[in-house]
Amino acid sequence: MSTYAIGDIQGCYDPFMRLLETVQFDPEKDKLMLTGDLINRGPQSLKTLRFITGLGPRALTVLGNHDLTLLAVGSGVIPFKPKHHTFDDILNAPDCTFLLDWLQQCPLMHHDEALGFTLVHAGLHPAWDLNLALSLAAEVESVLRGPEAKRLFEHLYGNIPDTWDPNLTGWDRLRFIVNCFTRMRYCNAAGQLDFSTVHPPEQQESSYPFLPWFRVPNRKNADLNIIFGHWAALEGKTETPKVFALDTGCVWGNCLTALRLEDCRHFTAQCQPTP
Ligand SMILES: [Mn+2]
Repeated sequence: MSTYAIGDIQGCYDPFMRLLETVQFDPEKDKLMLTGDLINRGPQSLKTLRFITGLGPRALTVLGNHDLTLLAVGSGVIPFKPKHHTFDDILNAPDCTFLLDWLQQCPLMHHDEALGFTLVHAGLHPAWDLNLALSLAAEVESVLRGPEAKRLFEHLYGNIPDTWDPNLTGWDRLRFIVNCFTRMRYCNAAGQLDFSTVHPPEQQESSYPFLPWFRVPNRKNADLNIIFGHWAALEGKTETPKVFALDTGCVWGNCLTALRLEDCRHFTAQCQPTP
């Protein structure tokens, strides 16, 4: 039995299938841990989501920003924008309600104590240790699964507040938590996030005052083995022990990456099949 963590699939169903073939994934015995952003931008969101839901408990995913966008569109809070959204196949499917309900039950964070890995879409705020992060994720998850979910989507969007403060309350608190788990890239030692750039750290001006969240000094979750996606421009490199970046930009024409957790071996499938 093996457990494979896989980066952002974003509707790239064919490369996903080639990757599972490469690792000889056995749905009777093996497990998948997915970094989220299962859908959108790529060509086959519906097939991807149906396949993953069909794996039942053998696949576990955390929510990414694109997954939340699908839920917000599905709930009617934000409009479908053909320029940005390629998940109309899901919205028009007869099993749309089932698929969206399934997605809405997914967590923002998963900690596997036995394997010793923690899974998130974008990152863990440097000021959060494991227990705090789990409890903050649970705050959002209970709203997502309850009668206020639509109101959460109405209040979800925005970059403010941008600094962690345990005294945050209400929608501001939930928005900040969601932004950390699903959108964060850069942060500073004061716990402030910056959403203005997606470039990797080596391309930033030397005067740029933020660090990748995983390089902030005295990070409270540095003891964890963290698996994340979201940041394709990193090309899978963090140069930081115990921090595994798995979004290798399949949807941008690069490759999809799997990490076998038992031996930390990497596997990839190219976006285009090799001729
Ligand atoms: Mn993302």
